Amino acid sequence: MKYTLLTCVPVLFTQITAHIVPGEHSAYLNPIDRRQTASCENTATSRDCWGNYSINTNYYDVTPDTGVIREYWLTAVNTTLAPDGYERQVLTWNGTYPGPLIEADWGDTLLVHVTNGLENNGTSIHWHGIRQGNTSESDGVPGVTQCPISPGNTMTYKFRCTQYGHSWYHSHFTLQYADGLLGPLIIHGPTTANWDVDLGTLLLSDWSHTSAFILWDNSASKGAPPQLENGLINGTNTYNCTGSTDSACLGNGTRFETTFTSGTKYLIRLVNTAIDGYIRFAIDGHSFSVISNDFVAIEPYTTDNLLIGIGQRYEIVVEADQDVDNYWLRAIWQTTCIGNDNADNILGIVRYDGASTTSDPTTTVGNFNNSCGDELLSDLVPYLNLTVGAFATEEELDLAFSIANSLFTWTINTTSLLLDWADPTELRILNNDPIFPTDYNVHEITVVDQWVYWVIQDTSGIGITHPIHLHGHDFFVLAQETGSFDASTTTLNLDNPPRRDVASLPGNGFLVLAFYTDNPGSWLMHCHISWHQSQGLALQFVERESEIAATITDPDTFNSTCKAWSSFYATGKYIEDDSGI
Ligand SMILES: *[C@@H]1O[C@H](CO)[C@@H](O)[C@H](O)[C@H]1NC(C)=O
Ligand SMILES: *[C@@H]1O[C@H](CO)[C@@H](O)[C@H](O)[C@H]1NC(C)=O
Ligand SMILES: *[C@@H]1O[C@H](CO)[C@@H](O)[C@H](O)[C@H]1NC(C)=O
Ligand SMILES: *[C@@H]1O[C@H](CO)[C@@H](O)[C@H](O)[C@H]1NC(C)=O
Ligand SMILES: *[C@@H]1O[C@H](CO)[C@@H](O)[C@H](O)[C@H]1NC(C)=O
Ligand SMILES: *[C@@H]1O[C@H](CO)[C@@H](O)[C@H](O)[C@H]1NC(C)=O
Ligand SMILES: *[C@@H]1O[C@H](CO)[C@@H](O)[C@H](O)[C@H]1NC(C)=O
Ligand SMILES: *[C@@H]1O[C@H](CO)[C@@H](O)[C@H](O)[C@H]1NC(C)=O
Ligand SMILES: *[C@@H]1O[C@H](CO)[C@@H](O)[C@H](O)[C@H]1NC(C)=O
Ligand SMILES: *[C@@H]1O[C@H](CO)[C@@H](O)[C@H](O)[C@H]1NC(C)=O
Ligand SMILES: *[C@@H]1O[C@H](CO)[C@@H](O)[C@H](O)[C@H]1NC(C)=O
Ligand SMILES: *[C@@H]1O[C@H](CO)[C@@H](O)[C@H](O)[C@H]1NC(C)=O
Ligand SMILES: [Cu+2]
Repeated sequence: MKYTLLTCVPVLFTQITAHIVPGEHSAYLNPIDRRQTASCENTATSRDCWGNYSINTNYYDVTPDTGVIREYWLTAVNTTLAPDGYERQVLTWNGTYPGPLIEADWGDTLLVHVTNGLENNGTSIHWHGIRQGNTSESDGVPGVTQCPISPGNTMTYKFRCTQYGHSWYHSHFTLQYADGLLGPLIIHGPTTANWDVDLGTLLLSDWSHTSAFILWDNSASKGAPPQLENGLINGTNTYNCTGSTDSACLGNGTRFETTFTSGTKYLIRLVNTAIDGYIRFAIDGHSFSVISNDFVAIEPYTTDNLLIGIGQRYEIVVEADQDVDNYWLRAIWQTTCIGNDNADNILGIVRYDGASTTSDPTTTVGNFNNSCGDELLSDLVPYLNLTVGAFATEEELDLAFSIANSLFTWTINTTSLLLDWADPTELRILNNDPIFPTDYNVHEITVVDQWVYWVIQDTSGIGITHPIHLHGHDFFVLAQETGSFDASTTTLNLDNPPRRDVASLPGNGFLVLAFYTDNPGSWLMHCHISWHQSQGLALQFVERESEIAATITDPDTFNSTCKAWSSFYATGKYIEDDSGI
């Protein structure tokens, strides 16, 4: 269904003339542009400063040019670990879970050499949330922006850090990140609130005692695999092995712990790296300020609990302003949408200096909702005020669930994604063969530097909330409601709406997103629930196709990665049995 916004939302066009879109220097109403003033040092009392740049800089437009190249090497390693005391086979970056921290400053270039040290799988790395301006070849999606890296081979990813904040990196090769191939990423920059100590990233996830590949194989004809056994906080948690006869149940695991000094303000960078659901974060007895969502700084707001969807990030500032004591830090699994065997026991400990270093906290959980979705949109106000401009194109996408060939699949606009790893979208474009198979679920966007927007309506009738992630852009969340979208009654928020790279599509509801077509590339949009991804709930936007080939700096390497993959796959013992992502 197409509709005309002019008649439905007449106010829209007044706003368009009043504001200028990103990409132009006066794009937004910038109270103070510190680039015009003396250099300002980032200290505990001036976290909004960043040298000649600041929290006011329009980073879609201007990025510090540090000239610094940060070089890293990562290897995919197949090993065994017992993050919660239960030993299992895992796939890791460099042997640890989570993988090594990758860090850079705003404006640096990251150069990461990724080696596939696995025997039996391809691999890749997607740098979640990184916009990859004109560098889609480094987006890391097998079957879209590259062929999988074959065993023994290395591929180098190179991209500029034009945003700041934190995120995670993970394999995008089928279910691999569920088995451990992920790690944290920080791009240091200014923040909208002051803090004293940066505690770094805190990765919250669910955790299975069995490889996701095995769960998938066992359930392929029965829909989603069963709920997982546990969850982890920064790669660790406990599991009750007492009385267990399972020889893999080695011990009880350990809890994540951190220490607070009274009066200190801590920056904590949260990420939900789960495969299957929503997590509510809280520290008993403490309120905190939320200062960013995904890679976007927001006006700080105060809360005592924070709902995080898969792939979403929030930076928070917590002040150690309570009595010297020990407090539970909670990653509360939201069981109303999907269960977890250890839902109420995914806990860490905050120990104040001076409190017992051994006893468990005795604090109790607050009275929070058990629900899936996003934080209130009205709380997620980007600090950098951007207004969504005139729409060049609008499309409706239908999300549904179907059973095809005895396999459960998710469809978006009647198609389930199914990629051929050996023939990625961008290779076709390089080879001037841009006729895409239907299963690639390609939506071409030809307009240049224009607004496009998308209504995603859940018509499945099933009512599951899906965290929808887009590559290559921060999108603007114009509406997010249950029920049916109706162009004549749905209000679209165009005035500095929440801006991020993952937003929840409410069960039996809709999500309206807009983005600005300033980035040639083939960009995946998908649900970040791993099972749904494997079941094909994804599409790709081929944006400004005629310009994509010119952005690929090294077509020979692109080709040779593909050739090596094809030779490996011909002899490999495992075959593709899901969408590919
Ligand atoms: C900041 O800007 C001033 C004036 O343009 C320039 O002289 C100085 O080198 C800049 N400093 C940094 C660290 O870029
Ligand atoms: C990862 O492991 C490789 C060796 O396998 C090592 O050279 C590299 O420095 C490690 N990377 C990090 C970030 O620790
Ligand atoms: C990891 O090792 C196990 C046990 O040797 C093996 O069965 C599995 O195929 C390996 N996985 C990969 C991806 O190489
Ligand atoms: C990847 O390796 C795992 C074993 O670690 C195996 O179960 C799975 O089938 C493999 N998948 C592909 C597509 O190679
Ligand atoms: C891509 O490159 C073009 C030309 O240099 C530039 O105008 C545009 O802003 C770039 N896009 C992004 C997202 O960096
Ligand atoms: C979580 O672990 C990472 C290393 O993987 C570390 O850099 C970070 O500081 C830890 N987070 C917290 C809050 O302690
Ligand atoms: C662990 O399991 C054992 C055996 O089922 C049970 O007796 C014990 O109470 C459990 N411990 C905890 C801390 O839940
Ligand atoms: C696990 O904890 C129980 C009670 O909390 C304890 O009796 C048992 O020895 C622990 N097991 C291991 C392997 O540490
Ligand atoms: C809890 O959920 C209810 C019903 O969905 C909602 O109205 C309310 O705002 C939520 N409360 C918080 C604190 O999010
Ligand atoms: C999705 O399907 C609907 C209904 O068939 C169609 O109107 C719409 O244009 C399609 N959207 C896209 C992006 O292809
Ligand atoms: C964004 O800036 C415009 C122009 O100053 C202002 O009218 C609007 O209220 C601002 N929006 C928000 C959400 O702060
Ligand atoms: C890549 O390979 C294809 C087909 O094998 C070939 O047509 C194309 O010219 C190659 N491109 C480059 C840059 O080597
Ligand atoms: Cu989903």
